[in-house]
Amino acid sequence: MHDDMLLLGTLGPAQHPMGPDAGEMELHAPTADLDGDGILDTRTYSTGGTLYVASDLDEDGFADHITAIEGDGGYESWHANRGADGEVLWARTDHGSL
Ligand SMILES: [Ca+2]
Repeated sequence: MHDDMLLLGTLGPAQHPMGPDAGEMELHAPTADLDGDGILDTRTYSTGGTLYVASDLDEDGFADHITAIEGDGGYESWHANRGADGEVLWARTDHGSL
């Protein structure tokens, strides 16, 4: 899907896009309001058997938090942090099996 490619950038579906150097990921047309402030901030994507839940909680158009859920129930959660020179570095905040 086109929307999947907006999130996943140039990586193919066989490559897991998350990692410290994954870079900024645009989040278009969110469909859910996770923090209850009345502003849509989250949507889901799926590709290659993985479901991604991506949230843009500071409303700058880029995902701040992504959880990837694999077909076997394994999951990883990642949070975007901005470094001193402005680059985005992702930190894994949780992982395990559902
Ligand atoms: Ca954001």
